[in-house]
Amino acid sequence: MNHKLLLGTSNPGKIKEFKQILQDIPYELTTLKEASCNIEVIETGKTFLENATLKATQYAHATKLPCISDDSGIEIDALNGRPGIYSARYGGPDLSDSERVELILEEMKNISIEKRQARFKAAIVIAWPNGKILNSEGTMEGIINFSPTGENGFGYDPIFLLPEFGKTSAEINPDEKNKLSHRAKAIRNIIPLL
Ligand code: ITT
Repeated sequence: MNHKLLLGTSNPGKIKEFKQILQDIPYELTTLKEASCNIEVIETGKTFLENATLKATQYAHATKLPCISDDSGIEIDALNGRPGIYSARYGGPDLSDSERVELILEEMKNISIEKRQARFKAAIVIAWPNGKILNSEGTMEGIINFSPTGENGFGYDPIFLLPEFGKTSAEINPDEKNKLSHRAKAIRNIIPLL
């Protein structure tokens, strides 16, 4: 029987992507819910890597399972790198993904197309209950569009335009996103080390 690997995230969009990107590894993937893990990890880190490490180590310790965690977000040049590590909570914890997208569009309404560069970043950490840790990072470059389009993905995907496709990361096929995303790159770098 395969060993278990815990997906250390409560974000359904990340769970879906993890399952697709990790589909060929010889591990049985399990979720926090399936492992009955309901501890709350407080993200006190100052970087994606620090926060991904907090999540993976605490979930691995709590469940006695190896755990893969992701901390990620979007950095927008015209907003001096915001929302960055605060992407999930930008504008306050009560906003929905689409309200956060609207907030960004409003803040950027006077910014011209040439100055709308942004990137998604992800830090991936795998932690084992015995203290072993692996980590990796990935980036995907794009441009903040002027309005949301597309139904795929999650979070800021509807306004993240990929110039090489002329489409947002919510419009491209999920298989495509999972080949070139920040998360896919970081995970692909770590898999050979497993
Ligand atoms: P976990 O901590 O449980 O994994 P979370 O959603 O709180 O879930 P983060 O703290 O890493 O995770 O926040 C990441 C946020 O960045 C996420 O909620 C999205 O708003 C945004 N984000 C990250 N990757 C993204 C992607 O591939 N597409 C769209 N938005 C993304």
